[in-house]
Amino acid sequence: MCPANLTPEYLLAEKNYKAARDNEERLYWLEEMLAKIPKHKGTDHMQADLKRKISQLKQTIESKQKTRSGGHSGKIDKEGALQVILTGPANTGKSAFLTFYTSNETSAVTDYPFATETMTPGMARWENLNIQFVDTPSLKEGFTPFYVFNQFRIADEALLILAADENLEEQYELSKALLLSKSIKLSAGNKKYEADGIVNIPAAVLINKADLKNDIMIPGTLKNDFPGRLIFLSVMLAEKRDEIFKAIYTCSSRIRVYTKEQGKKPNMEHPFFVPGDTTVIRLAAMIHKDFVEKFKYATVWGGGFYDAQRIGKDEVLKDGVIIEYYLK
Ligand SMILES: Nc1nc2c(ncn2[C@@H]2O[C@H](COP(=O)(O)OP(=O)(O)OP(=O)(O)O)[C@@H](O)[C@H]2O)c(=O)[nH]1
Ligand SMILES: [Mg+2]
Repeated sequence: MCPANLTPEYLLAEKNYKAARDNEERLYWLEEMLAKIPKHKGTDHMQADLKRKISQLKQTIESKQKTRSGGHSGKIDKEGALQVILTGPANTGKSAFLTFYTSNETSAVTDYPFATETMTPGMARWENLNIQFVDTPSLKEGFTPFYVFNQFRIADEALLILAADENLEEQYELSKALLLSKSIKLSAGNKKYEADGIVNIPAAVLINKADLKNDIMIPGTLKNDFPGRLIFLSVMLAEKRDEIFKAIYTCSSRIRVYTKEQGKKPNMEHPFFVPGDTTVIRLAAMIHKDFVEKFKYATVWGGGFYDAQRIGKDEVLKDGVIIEYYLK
C-alpha cells in the first residue's frame, strides 16, 4: 500500500538513503527525498519527519567537523576563476600536485596510500587567472567519503591523476566505475552539465611518475575517452605546468575579455572570465545595469576583430578581446 503516491524518484532516493555508508551521503539522500516527495496533505507528516532528520544530521556533521583539524570534510567553496578537483586512485600524486603547482604546500605527500583523509584547497596563478585546486581523499570503494563526490557538483573541472604503471588501465577503469556509481562522469567535453541525474564534468588526465617509467603503453580506452587531454609527466619535477593550465583553460570553454575606459589603457591584469558565447550586451550587464540601458555601441581591439572596430550589442565576444563601451 502506498497512500502517499510516492514517485519512483522518491523511492530510489529512499533506497539509496538506506544503503548509505556515511552521514554526508545520508544527508544527501534525505535532501533528495524531501525534494522528490509529492507535496500534499497526505505526506505532511513524512515531510516534517524528513526535515527533522535533516536538521539533526546537519548538526551531527557540523559537530564532527569542528573536532577535526587540518583540511575540510565539508564542502570547499569556489574561489578564483575556476575550481579544479584532483581525483584518482591511491598514491598517484594528488597531494604532490597541490604541493608543487599551487601556493599551498601543506598537503601531506606520503609514500603510503590513502594518507589524505580530508580535502585541502590550493591556489595557483597562471597568466592573469587564479585557479583553485582541491586535493581529495583517494578513490576506492568503501574508503572515499561522500563529501568528495559532492565536491564534484561544485567544481568546474576535474584532473584525474593516475600513476604510470602496468595497471594503468585498471586504475582508470576502477576510478571511472566508482565515480559513475556516484553519478559522476568525467568527460572530454568543454561544458559541465547534468543529464539523467549524472553530473558530466570536463576533465583532463595526468599520467604521473614518468621519471620511474618512461616506456608506458597508454591504454586505448584512455586515448579514446580523452583525446588531446592526456599529459604524461612527473609531478614531483613540477613538469608541463603550462600544458596543464592550457588544458584546464580549454576545458572551461571560457574566454578572457578586457575592458577599457575612453582615453585610458586597458586593464590587462583583471580580465572578465566569461562563457565563450557571451555577447557585447551580456558583458555590459555584468559591468553595470546602466551600461545596458544606455548602450550605444562598442569598439574592440584584438581577438580577430579590426583595431577599433565598431560592433553592436549582439556580437559574440572573442578570447583576448579588448572592449570599450560607448553610452548614450
Ligand atoms: N617518482 C615519482 N614519485 C612521485 C611523483 N609524484 C608523487 N610521487 C610519490 O608518490 C607517492 C604518493 O604521492 P602523494 O602525493 O601522497 O599521492 P596521493 O595521490 O595524494 O596519495 P594518497 O592521498 O595517500 O592516496 C609519494 O611517495 C610521492 O613521493 C613523481 O612525479 N615521481
Ligand atoms: Mg593525498
